[in-house]
Amino acid sequence: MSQQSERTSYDVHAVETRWKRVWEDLQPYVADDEAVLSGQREKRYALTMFPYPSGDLHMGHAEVMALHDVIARYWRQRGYEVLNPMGWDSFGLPAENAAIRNDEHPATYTYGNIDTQFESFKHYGMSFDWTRRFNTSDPSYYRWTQWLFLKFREQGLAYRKNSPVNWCPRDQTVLANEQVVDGHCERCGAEVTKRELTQWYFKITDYAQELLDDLDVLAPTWPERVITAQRNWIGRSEGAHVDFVVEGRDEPLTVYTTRPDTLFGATFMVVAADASLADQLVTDGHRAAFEDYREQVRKRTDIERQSTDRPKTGVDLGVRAVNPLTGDPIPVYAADYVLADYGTGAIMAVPGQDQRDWDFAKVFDLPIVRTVQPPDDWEGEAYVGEGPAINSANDDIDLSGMGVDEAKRTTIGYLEQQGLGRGTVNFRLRDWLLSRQRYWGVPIPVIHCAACGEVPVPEDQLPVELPELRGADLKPKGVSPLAAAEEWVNVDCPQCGGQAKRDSDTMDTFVDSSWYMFRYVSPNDDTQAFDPVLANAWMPCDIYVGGVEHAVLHLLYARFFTKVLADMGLIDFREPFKAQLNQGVVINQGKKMSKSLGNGVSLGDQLREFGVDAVRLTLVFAGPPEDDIDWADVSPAGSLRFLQRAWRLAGDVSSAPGVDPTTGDAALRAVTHRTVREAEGLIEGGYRFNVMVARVMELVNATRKVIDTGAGGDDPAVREAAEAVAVLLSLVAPYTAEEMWERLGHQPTVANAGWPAVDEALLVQETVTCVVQVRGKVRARLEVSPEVSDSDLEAAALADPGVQRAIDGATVRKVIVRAPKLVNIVV
Ligand code: ANZ
Ligand code: ZN
Repeated sequence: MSQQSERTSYDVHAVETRWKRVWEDLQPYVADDEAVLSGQREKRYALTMFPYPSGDLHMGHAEVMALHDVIARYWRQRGYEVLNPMGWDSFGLPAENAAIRNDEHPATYTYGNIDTQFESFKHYGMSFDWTRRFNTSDPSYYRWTQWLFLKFREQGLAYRKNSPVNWCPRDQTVLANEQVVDGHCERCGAEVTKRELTQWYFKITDYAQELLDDLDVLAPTWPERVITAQRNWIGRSEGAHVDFVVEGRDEPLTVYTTRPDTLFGATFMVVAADASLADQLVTDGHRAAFEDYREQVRKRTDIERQSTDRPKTGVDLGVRAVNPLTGDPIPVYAADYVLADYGTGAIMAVPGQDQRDWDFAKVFDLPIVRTVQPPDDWEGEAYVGEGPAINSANDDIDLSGMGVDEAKRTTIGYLEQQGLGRGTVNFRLRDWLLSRQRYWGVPIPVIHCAACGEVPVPEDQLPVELPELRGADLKPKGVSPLAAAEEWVNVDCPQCGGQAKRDSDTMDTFVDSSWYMFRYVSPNDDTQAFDPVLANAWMPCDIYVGGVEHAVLHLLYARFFTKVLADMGLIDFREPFKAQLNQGVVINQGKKMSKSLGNGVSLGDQLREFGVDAVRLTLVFAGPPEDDIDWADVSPAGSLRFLQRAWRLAGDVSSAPGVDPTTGDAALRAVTHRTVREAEGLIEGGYRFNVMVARVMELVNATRKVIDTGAGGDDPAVREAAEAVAVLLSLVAPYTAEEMWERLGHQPTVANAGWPAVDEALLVQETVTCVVQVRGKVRARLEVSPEVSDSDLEAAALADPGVQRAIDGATVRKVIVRAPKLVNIVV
């Protein structure tokens, strides 16, 4: 035995210090563009969501990073050229609010945390290519965010409009629909209100259908809940636009309905109280009441407005419309349960088939006409189900007896032919509101000139840099702090040279993160946003690892950007992320970690106590990646004990590197080769890293047994097994794996050792012969696995044709199974 092997454990922290330095020297994770462009190696792009720099890394980061690195390191071992980049999503409210709290500049706070996190990532042993790192708050990055904004604007995909928007009273900024969760600000939790404002939008609705269709392509490799969330968010529905004549008005009142078949039952109409349409329709005698009502409505959130358990409210606008099928005059109301920014902001109300309309009709004493026959035992109010059409005929059209679908088609056909409406598709998806009234973001590169209007900042003047505003008050005031930065805001108009003002809003940080995966392919290019040749070579990303909380926001926006870039001819693919993996949450004692519960687990403390590898191994081994991990149920101490066990194997190997393994212990060799093959399947088929770790543990035990009771450390099969353990462990525990690799007499680094070659011949399981007797006579001999179960063996015996012939239809009284050697059938 070598001297080294007499040590029974390694010093975790000394090992970390040492290998960190070696990796710094060797730079084993730098992705080689040439290798991919030349076709020398196949590429894999492993992306994980980049962090906000608010504080140091925590247990949540530790989990997602450990999982992500398994994939990146696996691909590297398999011989792919791997792009595994990391940077920082460094603009945005968390940093700005924290900076205000701590009374310092957001840049100081942000870049300080980035330095801390950078060191932590390196300590955590992530296989990132640090030569590609960038921050979205660097002018060299956001210059291109601005450039992309201008390109979108040129195509009509970025525009300004005035409309009621979601307003967070605490953060004093507008929010995208996606950032409002159950009526509250996603960031700070304050109740969101509505405000009328002129804001910038991205026209994501132009891509609604494609964003929906391509989900079918992604479905096999994306988590189901993300696909479902996106489908619901896009919310496609099919229906019709129907034009209603309004007495005393030239313009028709057009509604969107998903139930054109119920048109005969439309006994009144409702317009969103806050839509300008309502303001146009209201007659003088009703104006005062209407304006009063509208004031109240403006204070309500969309959630409140649509909640079904609130009593219905509204005001009569004093005008009448005409039901195009019955010819009856019907009243027009303004109410809050109809939303201004969905469909046309107006509905035809069919109380017989729609419960909201039913409730409204009851409050205002309006007629209810059923147009679908409910079942005989129906005791409810509005009936939304299937049934034959009733009360639905006039001289030109008769829907009587038709089912819902046929009645819909027939009505749409009739409306189209009469010029009274048309079939249409509607989406719940709204355009993306991107401007924010806050400081720490990308300035919108537009200048407003009294004479020329909206003027884009010329490309050669990008970036429009954020003024430093040292010492300025960044507290939210409802207008961007930039508006007050006189020297910055006042500029000459690039078109006419006259006095003009810069747009003082900044972009939603989701703009920054919608294209960052492109920037990694050429992060230092100062001539373009990204190199299209490299983008086409490296992308789409082969895996995207991150939290499911981004199911609709970030992932939908990134998909939208990709489609626009494809339409601009810059790239030849239309989806950015081929596959996706969502990790679970790290909790403690059954609950989310929180300061108030005092159940927080500090990543720093865990790393100090058990070391990086033990923490990583614990997180990977805890269960399937998607499951939550309760830190109270896992054992980092146990993980460390296992790692030391694995490490001791390497010290006990006494054969020389390169020794021919074929003369070694055959049983151990079989276990080694089976483990490697199984690991491939477990990683590629469903990310079952925890099971892979369990198999490595078994391999370590099998190897230990041969060392202690078999031929000892000199057996070449022991070396083969220990080397396999080192490579497999390198995916999870890079420090321990490096130590093992070195002790096994190899040069660093194990990261590039290469995946162990599997000898197919060793995978063939040995078999034993099982004798099957019927009435005491041997009727068949079966080749079976030595581990076959009694029930499997019985089934195989009874299914054998020779056995069946011997039984010949007689009743089987008893089957005696002595696996794996004997089955005795008594008839
Ligand atoms: C008449 C009708 C009869 C309706 C019926 C439903 C059932 P989805 O599926 O979500 O697209 N609607 C249209 N615009 C609206 C708005 N701005 N605010 C609130 N509700 C609105 O829903 C479409 C249905 O929601 C439309 O079909 C309309 O009511 C209502 F038996 O028209 B329906
Ligand atoms: Zn001008």
